[in-house]
Amino acid sequence: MATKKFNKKEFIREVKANVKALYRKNLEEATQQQLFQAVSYAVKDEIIENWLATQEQYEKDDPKYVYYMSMEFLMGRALGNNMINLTIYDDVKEALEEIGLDINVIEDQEPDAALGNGGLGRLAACFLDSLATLGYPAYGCGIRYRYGMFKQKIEDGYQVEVPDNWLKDGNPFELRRPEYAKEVKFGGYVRVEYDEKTGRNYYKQEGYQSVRAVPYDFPIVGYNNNIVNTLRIWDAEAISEFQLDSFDKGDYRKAVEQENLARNIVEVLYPNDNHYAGKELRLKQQYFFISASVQEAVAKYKKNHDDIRKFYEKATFQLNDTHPTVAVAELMRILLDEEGLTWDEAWEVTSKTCAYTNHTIMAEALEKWPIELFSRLLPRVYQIIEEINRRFVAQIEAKYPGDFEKVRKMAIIFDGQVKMAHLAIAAGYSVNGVAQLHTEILKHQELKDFYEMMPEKFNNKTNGITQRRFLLHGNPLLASWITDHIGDEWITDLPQLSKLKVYVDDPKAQQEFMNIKYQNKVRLAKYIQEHNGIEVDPRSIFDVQVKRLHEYKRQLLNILHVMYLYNQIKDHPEMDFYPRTFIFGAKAAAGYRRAKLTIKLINSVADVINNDASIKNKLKVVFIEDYRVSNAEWIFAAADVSEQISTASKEASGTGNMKFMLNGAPTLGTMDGANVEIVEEVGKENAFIFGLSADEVINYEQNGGYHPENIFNSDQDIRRVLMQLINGEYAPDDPERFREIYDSLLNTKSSDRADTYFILADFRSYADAQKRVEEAYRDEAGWAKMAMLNTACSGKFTSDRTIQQYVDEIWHLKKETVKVK
Ligand code: 26V
Repeated sequence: MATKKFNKKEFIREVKANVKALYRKNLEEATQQQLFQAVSYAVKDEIIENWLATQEQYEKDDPKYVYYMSMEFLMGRALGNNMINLTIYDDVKEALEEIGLDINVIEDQEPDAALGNGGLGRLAACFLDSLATLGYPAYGCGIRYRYGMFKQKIEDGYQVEVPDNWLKDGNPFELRRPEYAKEVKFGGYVRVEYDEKTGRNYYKQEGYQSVRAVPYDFPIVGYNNNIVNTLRIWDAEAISEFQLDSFDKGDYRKAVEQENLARNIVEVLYPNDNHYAGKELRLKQQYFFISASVQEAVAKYKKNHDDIRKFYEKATFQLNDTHPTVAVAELMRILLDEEGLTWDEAWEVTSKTCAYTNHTIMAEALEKWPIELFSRLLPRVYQIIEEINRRFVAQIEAKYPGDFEKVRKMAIIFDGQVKMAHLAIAAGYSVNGVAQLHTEILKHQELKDFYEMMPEKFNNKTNGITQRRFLLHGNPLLASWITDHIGDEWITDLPQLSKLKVYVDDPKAQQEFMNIKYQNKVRLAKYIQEHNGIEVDPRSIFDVQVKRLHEYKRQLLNILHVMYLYNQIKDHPEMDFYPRTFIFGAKAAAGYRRAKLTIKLINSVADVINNDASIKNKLKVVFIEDYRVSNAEWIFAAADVSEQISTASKEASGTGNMKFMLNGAPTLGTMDGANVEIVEEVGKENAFIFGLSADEVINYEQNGGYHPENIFNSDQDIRRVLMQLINGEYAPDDPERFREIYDSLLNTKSSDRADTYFILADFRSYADAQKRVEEAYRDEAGWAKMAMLNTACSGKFTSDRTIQQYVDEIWHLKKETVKVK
């Protein structure tokens, strides 16, 4: 299956030619950014043939496609990944060296494509990588935001958001496809016309505004298999004068309005993760990319097929959370109004096409749109949802006669709101959670009524991650060490890592493994020195928590424990304490006050501790600015301890946990999300598990919470730490600064329940687990073995496995092969 041979001379010639053509410069005159562009265009050239060959092969085989519909694709950088998957990374590295260029510096010029918030968006990116690598026909469908996830600056310890103008230097890997542009309509009203001949009503949207959706294609390169799939993200343009309907021509006001609509729609990614705000623009974004994508999927099908009633044989839509759920109604609209199907025919197609993935049980993330807003913006789509609801409610009543509670809890439209999750479940043929525990909670708690009514729809697909980015690219030293020991098949068959188990007791292998970890720690220490100006000792334990900042993820528990350790060290300077570096990285949603205050707290604690010479560098605290995909790759490679400490039941899966494990960092965590399955794979003796179980948490919640004040009163170490939040210890200039955090833990007035996330309840057990970490780390051989076992047992967590399960159990796609010409 080998790809065509890399021609170094030719490649160098092309890089030089690109610099000339793009910038009229010689190599020596070009900036690093310009060199990055020139190299990227040369790499893109290597991709194009395969891209064409793949499309040609698909055209010939007429396969079924999955359309992965997602508001977010957190792709990170493309250049390095593309070189890896083309298997030309080392060749290019050599070629660039020959002309005096450093591949790392070149790669570092590329802005992250940060079209996503966190887990959900990064999962979509890993899935695209696995789909292409496994040879499945797929389109990613999304939005080409002008501004992605904000860049984070830390000023005076506070987060400051800076716009992410990621397209400012141009994007070498994208391809504009105006020939596939689509019109998307908003607002207006619906006119009904009765047609005597057919005896049917016809519905026409009139008086609307519209935008032109123009797709940009990104190549998704499969690993070493010639397959290149497509991520298609839509840009919005104003409908130009000559495309306006005749009666709109000369309507200046409308022209301006449509221009504004187009500009606003794709302007920026909502930087909110897990919190629904009901913003009109967000619904516009959703309908915008869904309407364009569904129109395109139908158009593509119709090119080669004439019976639209069999659409589902060639296409399936996977809805990444409820954000793209309007696809259900949009597909119905096209089938009814444009293709002329009857309701029953259209419903059969739609309900065999759409499948839904749930990514959170956090109530505040549930999308519920006010009817007023929804029907005003999408009048025809709303009518269709009303009819879907009417029929669904009738079904509920037929199954549970007289049980109005069931209707209240399950209706799609209720209490003046359109509930998108209910629509997705009622219409889809599959509903899946993202880890075993999460799916069980969905079935037996959050979506209990739906599960009881249609159990056959529910299934689990435990998340995964791509080892191509998070090991082969992010940790080249470990990758080649692994390949030296067990061959390179792990790159596309991760469970092969279990072959490493024979080495875990071998002192030489242990030493090599830990030496690689050490080198990665040196690399990260250098990054921290350059970006934070903090010196950290690579011999200390790197204890890392990187993820979005959220109360349920409990960065607060982590930093309170650091404060506790600091107190201990100060009280007992003679105490034997293994040096520790606590590393944080996290963005807070711009409007999430308590999360932002937690960042300030972390930085304030860091300031005090890092500047206290008396503790002799036993403790360091680092907050890495602007945590994102590109620096994540380095951070995972360098971690000794993986902090996965969410309140049990709250983290649907987590995927960072898998990236740490793959890179040999044991989990310090609760029995939540995929941690449960990590422990199942590696054994609980190779992880540090603590805290309440999901059942215990849910039990407390159903019985009105618990009493953190009892813990406060009885545990003086905890009390002391909490008092330090309000006595100015970490805020001498404003002792009240962290009052809100203190209150959130103890004061029922500040929220409906004190300590909603059970921080005090889990504190002791967390501190004990941390003690076990320290003891384990002192045993060098024991730790090496544990770290290696984590890598060796991480095979399950490849997104290749996840995608194969989606294919086998939900999508039913056939594998394609593409030969290079
Ligand atoms: C929700 C919302 C609500 C409206 C405003 C914008 C917005 C943006 C994103 C979300 C989705 C939140 C759900 C989410 O990200 N879930 C995460 O999904 C990961 C992949 O399945 C999983 O590993 C994490 O545990 C889960 O928190």
